Amino acid sequence: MTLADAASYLRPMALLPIITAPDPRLAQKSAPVATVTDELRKLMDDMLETMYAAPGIGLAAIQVGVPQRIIVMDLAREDEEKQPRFFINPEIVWASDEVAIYEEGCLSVPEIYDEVERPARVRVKFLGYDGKEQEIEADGLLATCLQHEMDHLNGVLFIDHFSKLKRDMILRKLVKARRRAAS
Ligand code: K1U
Ligand code: ZN
Repeated sequence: MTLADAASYLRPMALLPIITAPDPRLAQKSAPVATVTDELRKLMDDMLETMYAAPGIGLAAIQVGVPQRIIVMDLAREDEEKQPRFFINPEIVWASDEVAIYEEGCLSVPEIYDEVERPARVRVKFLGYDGKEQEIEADGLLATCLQHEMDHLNGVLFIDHFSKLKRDMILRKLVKARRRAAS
């Protein structure tokens, strides 16, 4: 271990600013991670801390301005022990024909919650925190959250599943709220 590695282990975790819509960075496609390094693990730790503080149950790297295919998630309830999950370069290898409708929210689209229809079950291949390949089959909130976060990696927001009329109304509301907050 180098001195720089040791220093990075001692560094306290950082809260990262979350980008909100409409911001063109949220529409960009994130690039695959080439190698899972300690620097990348540090970013995932900071993303997790940022997600817990928000609070939220998932976060994609592009939401903190990093266009790489990385997702952190924790679906544990407040009364349960933390269950952090890390997904690097996730790929859907199978999706069910059956669909499910969940009310979704997004830390990049504050205070908007609405229903989105998606495949009820998905099988996802990804690299974990240790850089090793894994595959899981997900249903319920895990399937919904995974698909929501994987949309972020492709520059898609949950409001992009709505009609243009509804999406534009939401975006206008967000711009107004941001102007009010800045004045
Ligand atoms: O911005 C994000 O991508 C995170 C988002 C994830 C998500 C939520 C619901 C359905 C699909 C994906 C959120 O975490 S929004 C906040 C939220 O859901 C929540 C916040 C506090 C406690 C419990 C849930
Ligand atoms: Zn989101």
